[in-house]
Amino acid sequence: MDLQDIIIAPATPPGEGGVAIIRLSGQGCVYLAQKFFYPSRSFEYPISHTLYHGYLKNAQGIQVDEVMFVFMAGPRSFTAEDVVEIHCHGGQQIVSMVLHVFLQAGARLARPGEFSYRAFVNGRIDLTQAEAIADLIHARSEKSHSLALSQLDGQLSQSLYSHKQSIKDSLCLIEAWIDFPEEELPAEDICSIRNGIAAAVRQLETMICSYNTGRLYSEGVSLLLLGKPNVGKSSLMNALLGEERAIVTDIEGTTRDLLEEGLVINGLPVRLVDTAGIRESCDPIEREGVMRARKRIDSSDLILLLIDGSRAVDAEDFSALNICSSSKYITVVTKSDLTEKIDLPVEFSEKVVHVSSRKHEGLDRLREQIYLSLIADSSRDENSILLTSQRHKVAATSAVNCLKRFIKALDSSLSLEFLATDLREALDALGGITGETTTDDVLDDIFSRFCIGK
Ligand SMILES: Nc1nc2c(ncn2[C@@H]2O[C@H](COP(=O)(O)OP(=O)(O)O)[C@@H](O)[C@H]2O)c(=O)[nH]1
Ligand SMILES: [Mg+2]
Repeated sequence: MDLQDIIIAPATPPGEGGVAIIRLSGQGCVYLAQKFFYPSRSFEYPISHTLYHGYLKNAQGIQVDEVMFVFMAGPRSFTAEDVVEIHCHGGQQIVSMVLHVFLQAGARLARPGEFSYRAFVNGRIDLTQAEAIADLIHARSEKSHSLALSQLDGQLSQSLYSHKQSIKDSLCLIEAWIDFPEEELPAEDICSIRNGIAAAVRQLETMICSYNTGRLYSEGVSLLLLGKPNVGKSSLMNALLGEERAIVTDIEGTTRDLLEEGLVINGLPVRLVDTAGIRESCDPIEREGVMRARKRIDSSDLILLLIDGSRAVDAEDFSALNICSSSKYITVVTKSDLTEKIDLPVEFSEKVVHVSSRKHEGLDRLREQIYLSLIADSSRDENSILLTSQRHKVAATSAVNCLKRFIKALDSSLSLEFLATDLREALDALGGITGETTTDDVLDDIFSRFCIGK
Protein backbone atom coordinates (compact mmCIF):
# COMPACT_ATOMS: atom_id res chain seq x y z
CA MET A 1 0.00 0.00 0.00
CA ASP A 2 1.33 3.40 -0.97
CA LEU A 3 2.20 5.44 2.08
CA GLN A 4 2.68 8.68 0.11
CA ASP A 5 -0.99 9.04 -0.81
CA ILE A 6 -3.44 11.13 1.13
CA ILE A 7 -6.15 8.66 2.03
CA ILE A 8 -9.73 9.45 2.95
CA ALA A 9 -12.71 7.50 4.30
CA PRO A 10 -15.73 7.98 6.52
CA ALA A 11 -14.75 7.03 10.07
CA THR A 12 -18.39 6.67 11.12
CA PRO A 13 -20.73 3.92 9.89
CA PRO A 14 -23.01 4.48 6.89
CA GLY A 15 -26.57 5.57 7.54
CA GLU A 16 -28.15 8.59 9.15
CA GLY A 17 -26.98 10.12 12.41
CA GLY A 18 -26.27 13.37 14.18
CA VAL A 19 -22.71 13.59 12.99
CA ALA A 20 -20.52 11.83 10.46
CA ILE A 21 -16.75 12.05 10.55
CA ILE A 22 -14.60 11.90 7.46
CA ARG A 23 -10.95 11.30 8.07
CA LEU A 24 -7.98 12.24 5.91
CA SER A 25 -4.46 11.04 6.57
CA GLY A 26 -1.09 11.61 4.95
CA GLN A 27 1.51 14.21 4.31
CA GLY A 28 -0.09 17.43 3.09
CA CYS A 29 -3.64 16.54 4.01
CA VAL A 30 -4.01 19.70 6.06
CA TYR A 31 -3.24 21.91 3.02
CA LEU A 32 -5.66 19.91 0.93
CA ALA A 33 -8.39 20.18 3.55
CA GLN A 34 -7.85 23.91 4.01
CA LYS A 35 -8.55 24.53 0.33
CA PHE A 36 -12.18 23.62 0.87
CA PHE A 37 -12.71 24.64 4.50
CA TYR A 38 -13.92 28.18 5.13
CA PRO A 39 -13.57 28.85 8.86
CA SER A 40 -15.99 31.22 10.55
CA ARG A 41 -12.95 32.86 12.20
CA SER A 42 -10.09 32.84 9.81
CA PHE A 43 -6.67 31.42 10.64
CA GLU A 44 -3.49 30.83 8.75
CA TYR A 45 -2.62 27.37 9.93
CA PRO A 46 -4.74 25.29 12.32
CA ILE A 47 -3.51 24.54 15.83
CA SER A 48 -3.21 20.80 16.32
CA HIS A 49 -6.01 19.05 18.21
CA THR A 50 -8.30 22.08 18.11
CA LEU A 51 -11.80 22.16 16.70
CA TYR A 52 -12.69 24.88 14.21
CA HIS A 53 -16.16 25.78 13.07
CA GLY A 54 -16.80 26.66 9.46
CA TYR A 55 -18.16 25.65 6.07
CA LEU A 56 -17.05 23.12 3.54
CA LYS A 57 -17.36 24.21 -0.05
CA ASN A 58 -16.60 22.29 -3.21
CA ALA A 59 -14.17 23.31 -5.95
CA GLN A 60 -16.89 25.46 -7.53
CA GLY A 61 -17.36 27.32 -4.25
CA ILE A 62 -20.75 25.78 -3.56
CA GLN A 63 -21.41 25.05 0.09
CA VAL A 64 -21.63 21.36 0.95
CA ASP A 65 -22.24 21.56 4.70
CA GLU A 66 -21.60 23.42 7.92
CA VAL A 67 -18.79 21.49 9.58
CA MET A 68 -16.24 21.24 12.35
CA PHE A 69 -12.64 20.82 11.34
CA VAL A 70 -9.83 19.33 13.39
CA PHE A 71 -6.20 18.84 12.51
CA MET A 72 -4.06 16.33 14.39
CA ALA A 73 -0.38 16.77 13.66
CA GLY A 74 1.62 13.55 13.40
CA PRO A 75 2.85 11.66 15.27
CA ARG A 76 0.09 12.50 17.78
CA SER A 77 -2.64 11.04 15.62
CA PHE A 78 -4.24 7.67 14.92
CA THR A 79 -1.94 6.92 11.98
CA ALA A 80 1.03 8.86 13.40
CA GLU A 81 0.77 10.97 10.21
CA ASP A 82 -0.92 14.34 9.83
CA VAL A 83 -4.65 13.71 10.10
CA VAL A 84 -7.64 15.95 9.40
CA GLU A 85 -11.16 15.13 10.43
CA ILE A 86 -14.21 16.83 9.01
CA HIS A 87 -17.26 16.51 11.26
CA CYS A 88 -20.32 17.05 9.09
CA HIS A 89 -24.01 16.27 9.50
CA GLY A 90 -24.66 12.54 9.47
CA GLY A 91 -26.37 11.95 6.15
CA GLN A 92 -25.36 9.62 3.30
CA GLN A 93 -25.63 12.34 0.68
CA ILE A 94 -23.50 14.82 2.67
CA VAL A 95 -20.83 12.22 3.34
CA SER A 96 -20.59 11.23 -0.29
CA MET A 97 -20.41 14.90 -1.35
CA VAL A 98 -17.60 15.61 1.14
CA LEU A 99 -15.72 12.54 -0.08
CA HIS A 100 -16.24 13.66 -3.66
CA VAL A 101 -14.69 17.06 -2.97
CA PHE A 102 -11.47 15.50 -1.71
CA LEU A 103 -11.32 12.62 -4.18
CA GLN A 104 -11.57 15.17 -7.00
CA ALA A 105 -8.72 17.12 -5.43
CA GLY A 106 -6.33 14.15 -5.34
CA ALA A 107 -7.06 12.19 -2.18
CA ARG A 108 -7.58 8.45 -2.57
CA LEU A 109 -10.27 6.34 -0.92
CA ALA A 110 -8.64 4.33 1.86
CA ARG A 111 -8.67 0.55 1.59
CA PRO A 112 -10.15 -1.48 4.44
CA GLY A 113 -7.90 -1.20 7.50
CA GLU A 114 -5.53 1.22 5.80
CA PHE A 115 -5.58 3.77 8.66
CA SER A 116 -4.68 1.03 11.14
CA TYR A 117 -2.09 -0.33 8.72
CA ARG A 118 -0.41 3.06 8.62
CA ALA A 119 -0.46 3.27 12.42
CA PHE A 120 1.30 -0.10 12.41
CA VAL A 121 3.82 0.69 9.69
CA ASN A 122 4.62 4.02 11.34
CA GLY A 123 5.37 2.17 14.57
CA ARG A 124 2.62 3.72 16.68
CA ILE A 125 1.12 0.33 17.44
CA ASP A 126 2.31 -3.21 16.87
CA LEU A 127 0.36 -5.90 15.09
CA THR A 128 -1.35 -7.30 18.21
CA GLN A 129 -2.59 -3.81 18.99
CA ALA A 130 -3.88 -3.30 15.46
CA GLU A 131 -5.75 -6.58 15.74
CA ALA A 132 -7.08 -5.48 19.13
CA ILE A 133 -8.70 -2.45 17.49
CA ALA A 134 -10.74 -4.77 15.27
CA ASP A 135 -11.59 -6.99 18.26
CA LEU A 136 -12.63 -3.96 20.26
CA ILE A 137 -15.01 -2.82 17.55
CA HIS A 138 -16.53 -6.27 17.20
CA ALA A 139 -16.68 -7.06 20.95
CA ARG A 140 -20.09 -8.42 21.90
CA SER A 141 -19.69 -8.62 25.67
CA GLU A 142 -18.05 -6.62 28.43
CA LYS A 143 -15.41 -9.29 28.95
CA SER A 144 -14.56 -9.49 25.22
CA HIS A 145 -14.30 -5.72 25.29
CA SER A 146 -11.94 -5.68 28.28
CA LEU A 147 -9.75 -8.41 26.74
CA ALA A 148 -9.43 -6.41 23.53
CA LEU A 149 -8.69 -3.28 25.52
CA SER A 150 -5.84 -4.87 27.46
CA GLN A 151 -4.37 -6.19 24.21
CA LEU A 152 -4.64 -2.67 22.77
CA ASP A 153 -2.85 -1.46 25.89
CA GLY A 154 0.04 -3.70 24.88
CA GLN A 155 -0.28 -6.38 27.56
CA LEU A 156 0.32 -9.21 25.11
CA SER A 157 3.14 -7.37 23.36
CA GLN A 158 4.89 -6.71 26.66
CA SER A 159 4.73 -10.29 27.75
CA LEU A 160 6.04 -11.44 24.35
CA TYR A 161 8.72 -8.81 24.56
CA SER A 162 10.06 -10.30 27.79
CA HIS A 163 10.14 -13.80 26.26
CA LYS A 164 11.90 -12.50 23.18
CA GLN A 165 14.41 -10.71 25.38
CA SER A 166 15.31 -13.85 27.29
CA ILE A 167 15.68 -15.82 24.05
CA LYS A 168 17.87 -13.05 22.63
CA ASP A 169 20.07 -13.15 25.75
CA SER A 170 20.64 -16.87 25.27
CA LEU A 171 21.30 -16.38 21.58
CA CYS A 172 23.93 -13.74 22.39
CA LEU A 173 25.74 -16.10 24.76
CA ILE A 174 25.74 -18.86 22.16
CA GLU A 175 26.81 -16.61 19.31
CA ALA A 176 29.72 -15.39 21.41
CA TRP A 177 31.10 -18.93 21.43
CA ILE A 178 30.37 -19.84 17.80
CA ASP A 179 33.61 -18.14 16.76
CA PHE A 180 35.64 -20.44 19.00
CA PRO A 181 34.79 -23.90 17.64
CA GLU A 182 37.42 -25.64 19.71
CA GLU A 183 35.97 -24.37 22.98
CA GLU A 184 32.94 -25.75 24.80
CA LEU A 185 30.16 -23.61 26.25
CA PRO A 186 30.93 -23.08 29.95
CA ALA A 187 28.75 -25.27 32.17
CA GLU A 188 27.25 -22.32 34.06
CA ASP A 189 26.22 -20.67 30.79
CA ILE A 190 24.56 -23.88 29.65
CA CYS A 191 22.72 -24.05 32.92
CA SER A 192 21.45 -20.47 32.83
CA ILE A 193 20.48 -20.72 29.15
CA ARG A 194 18.60 -23.94 29.79
CA ASN A 195 16.71 -22.46 32.74
CA GLY A 196 15.82 -19.30 30.87
CA ILE A 197 14.49 -21.14 27.83
CA ALA A 198 12.62 -23.73 29.91
CA ALA A 199 10.89 -20.91 31.80
CA ALA A 200 9.90 -19.25 28.51
CA VAL A 201 8.50 -22.57 27.28
CA ARG A 202 6.40 -22.98 30.43
CA GLN A 203 5.00 -19.47 30.24
CA LEU A 204 4.29 -19.69 26.53
CA GLU A 205 2.53 -23.01 27.05
CA THR A 206 0.28 -21.45 29.69
CA MET A 207 -0.45 -18.69 27.22
CA ILE A 208 -1.27 -21.20 24.48
CA CYS A 209 -3.64 -23.10 26.78
CA SER A 210 -5.45 -19.87 27.60
CA TYR A 211 -6.64 -19.79 23.99
CA ASN A 212 -9.21 -22.47 24.83
CA THR A 213 -10.91 -19.88 26.99
CA GLY A 214 -9.90 -16.74 25.10
CA ARG A 215 -11.34 -18.07 21.86
CA LEU A 216 -14.79 -18.29 23.49
CA TYR A 217 -14.72 -14.57 24.22
CA SER A 218 -13.44 -13.53 20.80
CA GLU A 219 -15.38 -15.93 18.58
CA GLY A 220 -18.35 -16.51 20.86
CA VAL A 221 -19.85 -19.76 22.01
CA SER A 222 -22.25 -21.95 20.10
CA LEU A 223 -24.90 -23.44 22.36
CA LEU A 224 -27.32 -26.04 20.98
CA LEU A 225 -30.71 -26.88 22.46
CA LEU A 226 -31.48 -30.55 21.93
CA GLY A 227 -34.23 -32.94 23.01
CA LYS A 228 -37.33 -34.75 21.86
CA PRO A 229 -40.37 -32.76 20.68
CA ASN A 230 -42.25 -30.77 23.31
CA VAL A 231 -39.61 -30.93 26.06
CA GLY A 232 -39.57 -27.14 26.05
CA LYS A 233 -36.57 -26.18 23.88
CA SER A 234 -38.22 -23.21 22.22
CA SER A 235 -39.67 -22.08 25.55
CA LEU A 236 -36.20 -22.19 27.10
CA MET A 237 -34.77 -20.25 24.18
CA ASN A 238 -37.38 -17.54 24.70
CA ALA A 239 -36.82 -17.50 28.46
CA LEU A 240 -33.05 -17.09 28.06
CA LEU A 241 -33.53 -14.37 25.46
CA GLY A 242 -36.24 -12.64 27.43
CA GLU A 243 -38.45 -12.39 24.34
CA GLU A 244 -40.90 -14.53 22.44
CA ARG A 245 -38.54 -15.38 19.63
CA ALA A 246 -39.44 -18.99 18.86
CA ILE A 247 -42.96 -20.27 18.29
CA VAL A 248 -44.14 -22.38 21.22
CA THR A 249 -47.13 -24.74 20.96
CA ASP A 250 -48.11 -28.05 22.46
CA ILE A 251 -48.07 -29.52 18.95
CA GLU A 252 -45.05 -31.79 18.45
CA GLY A 253 -42.82 -30.78 15.58
CA THR A 254 -43.50 -27.03 15.78
CA THR A 255 -39.83 -26.07 15.36
CA ARG A 256 -38.45 -27.45 12.12
CA ASP A 257 -35.57 -25.25 11.09
CA LEU A 258 -32.60 -24.10 13.13
CA LEU A 259 -33.31 -20.83 14.90
CA GLU A 260 -30.33 -18.76 16.01
CA GLU A 261 -30.07 -15.78 18.32
CA GLY A 262 -27.19 -13.98 20.00
CA LEU A 263 -27.08 -13.25 23.72
CA VAL A 264 -24.54 -12.82 26.49
CA ILE A 265 -24.27 -15.37 29.31
CA ASN A 266 -22.03 -14.35 32.23
CA GLY A 267 -19.86 -12.30 29.90
CA LEU A 268 -19.66 -14.94 27.19
CA PRO A 269 -21.03 -13.97 23.78
CA VAL A 270 -23.32 -16.87 22.90
CA ARG A 271 -25.14 -18.02 19.77
CA LEU A 272 -28.11 -19.98 21.01
CA VAL A 273 -29.52 -22.47 18.50
CA ASP A 274 -33.01 -23.94 18.83
CA THR A 275 -33.61 -27.14 16.90
CA ALA A 276 -36.35 -29.47 15.73
CA GLY A 277 -37.18 -32.12 18.33
CA ILE A 278 -35.19 -35.33 17.91
CA ARG A 279 -37.52 -38.13 16.81
CA GLU A 280 -38.24 -40.45 13.91
CA SER A 281 -40.67 -38.58 11.71
CA CYS A 282 -42.37 -39.31 8.38
CA ASP A 283 -42.70 -35.61 7.61
CA PRO A 284 -39.86 -34.76 5.20
CA ILE A 285 -39.59 -31.19 6.53
CA GLU A 286 -39.28 -32.34 10.11
CA ARG A 287 -36.75 -35.00 9.11
CA GLU A 288 -34.65 -32.37 7.39
CA GLY A 289 -34.87 -30.29 10.60
CA VAL A 290 -33.66 -33.22 12.70
CA MET A 291 -30.80 -33.78 10.28
CA ARG A 292 -29.78 -30.11 10.55
CA ALA A 293 -29.82 -30.37 14.33
CA ARG A 294 -27.56 -33.44 14.22
CA LYS A 295 -25.17 -31.69 11.84
CA ARG A 296 -24.72 -28.83 14.26
CA ILE A 297 -23.66 -31.03 17.15
CA ASP A 298 -19.98 -31.21 16.25
CA SER A 299 -19.60 -27.48 15.72
CA SER A 300 -21.28 -26.64 19.03
CA ASP A 301 -19.25 -25.78 22.10
CA LEU A 302 -21.92 -27.04 24.46
CA ILE A 303 -25.24 -28.85 24.20
CA LEU A 304 -28.20 -28.40 26.48
CA LEU A 305 -29.94 -31.78 26.51
CA LEU A 306 -33.51 -31.15 27.59
CA ILE A 307 -35.61 -33.77 29.38
CA ASP A 308 -39.26 -33.15 30.29
CA GLY A 309 -39.46 -33.33 34.09
CA SER A 310 -43.22 -33.81 34.06
CA ARG A 311 -43.02 -37.10 32.18
CA ALA A 312 -41.17 -40.38 32.50
CA VAL A 313 -37.96 -40.74 30.50
CA ASP A 314 -38.59 -42.67 27.27
CA ALA A 315 -36.78 -44.07 24.26
CA GLU A 316 -36.83 -40.69 22.47
CA ASP A 317 -34.91 -39.13 25.37
CA PHE A 318 -32.36 -41.88 25.07
CA SER A 319 -31.93 -41.36 21.36
CA ALA A 320 -31.36 -37.64 22.01
CA LEU A 321 -28.81 -38.61 24.65
CA ASN A 322 -27.12 -40.98 22.23
CA ILE A 323 -26.50 -38.37 19.61
CA CYS A 324 -24.90 -35.91 22.01
CA SER A 325 -23.21 -38.14 24.55
CA SER A 326 -19.80 -37.82 22.92
CA SER A 327 -20.01 -34.02 23.07
CA LYS A 328 -19.93 -31.68 26.02
CA TYR A 329 -23.46 -31.38 27.39
CA ILE A 330 -25.56 -30.42 30.39
CA THR A 331 -28.81 -32.19 31.22
CA VAL A 332 -31.63 -29.70 31.67
CA VAL A 333 -34.77 -31.04 33.34
CA THR A 334 -37.61 -28.78 32.21
CA LYS A 335 -41.06 -27.76 33.48
CA SER A 336 -40.05 -27.79 37.15
CA ASP A 337 -43.27 -25.91 37.92
CA LEU A 338 -45.22 -29.13 37.21
CA THR A 339 -45.21 -32.22 39.42
CA GLU A 340 -41.97 -34.00 38.82
CA LYS A 341 -42.49 -37.46 37.35
CA ILE A 342 -38.97 -38.02 36.20
CA ASP A 343 -36.43 -40.37 37.68
CA LEU A 344 -33.29 -39.50 35.76
CA PRO A 345 -31.37 -42.64 34.72
CA VAL A 346 -27.65 -42.69 35.55
CA GLU A 347 -26.69 -42.56 31.87
CA PHE A 348 -27.45 -38.85 31.80
CA SER A 349 -24.72 -36.42 32.75
CA GLU A 350 -24.18 -35.69 36.42
CA LYS A 351 -24.46 -32.02 35.57
CA VAL A 352 -28.20 -31.53 35.93
CA VAL A 353 -30.10 -28.27 36.17
CA HIS A 354 -33.84 -28.02 36.80
CA VAL A 355 -35.64 -25.12 35.14
CA SER A 356 -39.08 -23.77 34.53
CA SER A 357 -39.23 -21.54 31.48
CA ARG A 358 -42.81 -20.70 32.34
CA LYS A 359 -41.99 -19.44 35.85
CA HIS A 360 -38.47 -18.30 34.95
CA GLU A 361 -36.98 -20.50 37.65
CA GLY A 362 -33.54 -22.06 37.61
CA LEU A 363 -32.33 -19.88 34.75
CA ASP A 364 -29.54 -18.22 36.76
CA ARG A 365 -28.29 -21.62 37.87
CA LEU A 366 -28.39 -22.77 34.26
CA ARG A 367 -26.41 -19.72 33.12
CA GLU A 368 -23.84 -20.37 35.84
CA GLN A 369 -23.57 -24.02 34.84
CA ILE A 370 -23.16 -23.10 31.17
CA TYR A 371 -20.38 -20.71 32.12
CA LEU A 372 -18.61 -23.24 34.36
CA SER A 373 -18.83 -26.00 31.77
CA LEU A 374 -17.18 -23.80 29.16
CA ILE A 375 -14.66 -21.95 31.27
CA ALA A 376 -13.01 -25.01 32.72
CA ASP A 377 -10.10 -23.20 34.25
CA SER A 378 -11.95 -20.92 36.64
CA SER A 379 -8.93 -20.86 38.94
CA ARG A 380 -7.07 -18.80 36.37
CA ASP A 381 -5.62 -15.52 37.50
CA GLU A 382 -7.97 -12.77 36.29
CA ASN A 383 -5.06 -10.62 35.18
CA SER A 384 -3.09 -13.21 33.24
CA ILE A 385 -3.13 -13.00 29.49
CA LEU A 386 -5.84 -14.76 27.50
CA LEU A 387 -4.90 -15.49 23.91
CA THR A 388 -7.92 -14.67 21.77
CA SER A 389 -6.53 -15.13 18.29
CA GLN A 390 -5.82 -18.38 16.53
CA ARG A 391 -3.03 -16.71 14.61
CA HIS A 392 -1.26 -15.90 17.87
CA LYS A 393 -1.79 -19.42 19.16
CA VAL A 394 -0.32 -21.01 16.04
CA ALA A 395 2.73 -18.73 16.13
CA ALA A 396 3.30 -19.26 19.87
CA THR A 397 3.04 -23.02 19.37
CA SER A 398 5.63 -22.96 16.64
CA ALA A 399 7.92 -20.90 18.89
CA VAL A 400 7.49 -23.43 21.69
CA ASN A 401 8.34 -26.28 19.31
CA CYS A 402 11.58 -24.52 18.30
CA LEU A 403 12.48 -23.92 21.94
CA LYS A 404 11.83 -27.53 22.89
CA ARG A 405 13.97 -28.67 19.98
CA PHE A 406 16.62 -26.28 21.26
CA ILE A 407 16.58 -27.78 24.76
CA LYS A 408 16.91 -31.27 23.34
CA ALA A 409 19.82 -30.16 21.16
CA LEU A 410 21.45 -28.44 24.10
CA ASP A 411 21.16 -31.61 26.20
CA SER A 412 22.68 -33.72 23.46
CA SER A 413 25.49 -31.19 22.87
CA LEU A 414 24.68 -30.51 19.23
CA SER A 415 26.74 -27.84 17.47
CA LEU A 416 26.27 -24.22 18.47
CA GLU A 417 25.09 -23.32 14.95
CA PHE A 418 22.19 -25.73 15.35
CA LEU A 419 21.31 -24.25 18.70
CA ALA A 420 21.43 -20.72 17.36
CA THR A 421 19.16 -21.64 14.45
CA ASP A 422 16.48 -23.00 16.77
CA LEU A 423 16.52 -19.81 18.83
CA ARG A 424 16.37 -17.59 15.76
CA GLU A 425 13.38 -19.52 14.45
CA ALA A 426 11.64 -19.16 17.80
CA LEU A 427 12.27 -15.40 17.70
CA ASP A 428 10.90 -15.23 14.16
CA ALA A 429 7.75 -17.04 15.23
CA LEU A 430 7.17 -14.67 18.16
CA GLY A 431 8.05 -11.67 15.99
CA GLY A 432 5.25 -12.80 13.64
CA ILE A 433 2.74 -12.16 16.40
CA THR A 434 3.83 -8.61 17.08
CA GLY A 435 4.52 -7.85 13.43
CA GLU A 436 8.30 -7.56 13.13
CA THR A 437 8.63 -10.68 11.01
CA THR A 438 5.13 -10.97 9.61
CA THR A 439 5.05 -11.52 5.86
CA ASP A 440 3.23 -9.08 3.59
CA ASP A 441 0.52 -11.52 2.59
CA VAL A 442 -0.32 -12.20 6.24
CA LEU A 443 -0.42 -8.44 6.89
CA ASP A 444 -2.68 -7.92 3.87
CA ASP A 445 -4.95 -10.66 5.10
CA ILE A 446 -5.19 -9.19 8.61
CA PHE A 447 -5.85 -5.61 7.56
CA SER A 448 -8.23 -6.47 4.75
CA ARG A 449 -10.59 -7.91 7.35
CA PHE A 450 -10.92 -4.45 8.90
CA CYS A 451 -13.75 -2.24 7.80
CA ILE A 452 -13.25 0.80 5.58
CA GLY A 453 -12.34 3.83 7.63
CA LYS A 454 -10.48 1.88 10.31
N1 LIG B 1 -45.70 -25.95 32.62
C1 LIG B 1 -44.72 -25.71 31.78
N2 LIG B 1 -44.91 -25.93 30.47
C2 LIG B 1 -43.91 -25.69 29.60
C3 LIG B 1 -42.65 -25.19 30.07
N3 LIG B 1 -41.84 -25.06 28.99
C4 LIG B 1 -42.58 -25.44 27.91
N4 LIG B 1 -43.82 -25.82 28.26
C5 LIG B 1 -44.88 -26.27 27.38
O1 LIG B 1 -44.46 -27.41 26.66
C6 LIG B 1 -44.98 -27.37 25.33
C7 LIG B 1 -43.85 -27.51 24.34
O2 LIG B 1 -43.01 -26.40 24.48
P1 LIG B 1 -41.97 -25.99 23.34
O3 LIG B 1 -41.10 -24.96 23.93
O4 LIG B 1 -42.66 -25.68 22.07
O5 LIG B 1 -41.17 -27.36 23.19
P2 LIG B 1 -40.15 -27.81 22.02
O6 LIG B 1 -40.93 -28.64 21.08
O7 LIG B 1 -39.12 -28.59 22.72
O8 LIG B 1 -39.61 -26.57 21.39
C8 LIG B 1 -45.72 -26.06 25.20
O9 LIG B 1 -47.09 -26.30 25.38
C9 LIG B 1 -45.18 -25.22 26.34
O10 LIG B 1 -46.10 -24.27 26.80
C10 LIG B 1 -42.50 -24.96 31.47
O11 LIG B 1 -41.44 -24.53 31.97
N5 LIG B 1 -43.56 -25.25 32.27
MG1 LIG C 1 -39.60 -26.00 19.46
